[in-house]
Amino acid sequence: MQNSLDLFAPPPAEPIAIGPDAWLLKGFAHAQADELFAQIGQIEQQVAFRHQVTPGGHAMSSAQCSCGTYGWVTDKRGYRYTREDPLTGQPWPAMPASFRELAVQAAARVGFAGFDPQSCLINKYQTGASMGLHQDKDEQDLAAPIVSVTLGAPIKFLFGGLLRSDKPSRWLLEHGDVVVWGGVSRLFFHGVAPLGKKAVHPVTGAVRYNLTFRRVLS
Ligand code: MD3
Ligand code: FE
Repeated sequence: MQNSLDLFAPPPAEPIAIGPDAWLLKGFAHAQADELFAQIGQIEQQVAFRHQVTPGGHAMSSAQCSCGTYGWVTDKRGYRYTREDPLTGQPWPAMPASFRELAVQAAARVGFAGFDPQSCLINKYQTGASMGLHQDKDEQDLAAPIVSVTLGAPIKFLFGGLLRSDKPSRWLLEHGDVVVWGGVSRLFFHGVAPLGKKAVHPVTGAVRYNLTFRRVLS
C-alpha cells in the first residue's frame, strides 16, 4: 500500500560512488518502506531484539535480531553465524521475499548481478546508540557484496578504509537509502555515529532500523 508520505518522495536517484565498488542509492527503498516496516513487525513477533555482548564483554548499544538461513551472533566466545537463535534454539525467521528482492535489485543496480543473501541482520538504534568502527569479516564469502537499508530516523555513517587508522568520510543515511559494498570496500572499516537527539521519523519516532544483507558461505 502506498503511504501518503510517498507523494513527497524524490524520483529514483543515480548511484553515488562513496568508495571503490561502494554505492549509495538515495531513496532506493522508499517506495517499499511500508512493506518493510510490516515485515519488521512480523519478525518482532517471532524473535526478540537483544543487546548482544561482544567478546570484550560490552553490550552493543543497538538491539539486534536476524532473519534468513543464518543469523549473526556475538557473545563472550566470539562472533559467528548460527542457524538457530541462541535465546530459543529455534531457527531464525525466514527472510521475507520483499527483503530479498530489494537487496537483489539494489545489488544488481550497481553491477552485482545474482546476489544471493543468506542472512539479514536487523539493527535497531534508539537515541544515542552507535556502532564503532569495525570490519565485517565473519563471512566466508568475501566476493559477494553487502547491502544495507536504512529505515526510520537518519544517522551519520562513517566510512574508512582498509586500515583502522584511515580517516573515515561521513555520509548521512536517511530513510529509504540503500548502500552496496563490494570489491575492496567490502573489507573497509565502517561504523555509525550516535543516533542524534533530534533524529526522528514520522513512522518510527526516534528509532532507526538498518537491514544488512550478507552472503555467509561461498
Ligand atoms: C561498509 N551496520 O551491522 S550499515 C553491521 O548502520 C553494520 O547498522 C551499520 O556495520 C548500521 O555490521 C552500518 C552496514 C554495513 C555493513 C557492512 C559493510 C556497512 C559496510 C561492509 C563494508 C563497508
Ligand atoms: Fe558492519
